[in-house]
Amino acid sequence: MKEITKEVYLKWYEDMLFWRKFEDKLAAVYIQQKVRGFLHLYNGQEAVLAGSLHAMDLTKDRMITAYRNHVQPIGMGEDPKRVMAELYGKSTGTSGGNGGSMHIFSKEHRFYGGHGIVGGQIPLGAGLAFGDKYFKRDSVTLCYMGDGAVRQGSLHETFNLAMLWQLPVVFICENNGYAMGTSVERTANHQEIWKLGLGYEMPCGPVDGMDPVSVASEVSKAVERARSGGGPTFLEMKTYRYRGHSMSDAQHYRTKKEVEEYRKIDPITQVLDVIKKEKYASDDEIKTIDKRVKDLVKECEQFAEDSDFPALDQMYDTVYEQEDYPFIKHKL
Ligand SMILES: Cc1ncc(C[n+]2csc(CCOP(=O)(O)OP(=O)(O)O)c2C)c(N)n1
Ligand SMILES: [Mg+2]
Repeated sequence: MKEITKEVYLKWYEDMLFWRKFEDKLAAVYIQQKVRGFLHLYNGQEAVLAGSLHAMDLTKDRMITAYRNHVQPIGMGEDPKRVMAELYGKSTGTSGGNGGSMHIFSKEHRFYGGHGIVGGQIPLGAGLAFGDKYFKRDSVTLCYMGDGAVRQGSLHETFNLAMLWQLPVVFICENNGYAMGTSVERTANHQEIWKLGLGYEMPCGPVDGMDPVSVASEVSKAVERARSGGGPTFLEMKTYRYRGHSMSDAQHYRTKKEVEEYRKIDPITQVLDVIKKEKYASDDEIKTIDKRVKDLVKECEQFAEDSDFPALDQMYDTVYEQEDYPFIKHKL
């Protein structure tokens, strides 16, 4: 594994704080109806992303996930201003404002969405890895899914073929305890999701998903295995989401106390504690980071506000049109 230095801790702190504040801003502008449709926030799960990015080679590795997908492309290198603009439905967004919250995509940075069909990204992730193996590229795909998604048949079909073909892919379940309002306890007779890998003899195991160090360490091993031809791995990250499933969620399925318990092991606080204990930064330096984060969130908001909506005649430019089927014409 790449060493976890003082610089890594400081980057983790700044990145995770930015992701958290970026999404807090999204929640605020959603209430003002500037962002519409669904909005699934990642608050609480940031250590999974921070640790994973440390383990990846960002010049060639790939990432694909479900609809809780706003901050991952930013971590992969996409401009956060374009992500916020996409959420506003503006023409400067990552998909020209046509995708919206659940469909952030950044081919340039090898981030492949952004998928609203639960479990739909699992076979697609294996497909990306298949392409790399077929064309003899040494990239690794990290494919994320929720605890609800692992109950989809697509996971089992994918695990079977990924093992048979020894694809360079790391499957990561972000077990945040709930699929919408249904807890993992109410979903299956066993709660150790990582054990689903055993049936396919896939290397697998549980990981503390609130701690970026544990995540970085386990994902590094899995990425190394995949890159060296050792095939897939399945990791279950034990994590938590602080906010509701989407924005309209009364959260009757859990107690406030439960949320508070998880806040005690908040990934950002954990990283900040190490920074303070090891004297990696002074209080003033931490304040400078906090200000930088605040300013960047503001800059993103301003950029999205100032951008134009897509022109009406561009509305169907990105809709699939079959040339030999002339009966439906989308173009205005
Ligand atoms: C095939 C399919 N079935 C149902 C839904 C409705 N749905 C959207 S999110 C969700 C819960 C998924 O939970 P989980 O996989 O744990 O991911 P999380 O939201 O916790 O990140 C469901 C059932 C859907 N989008 N697609
Ligand atoms: Mg879940």
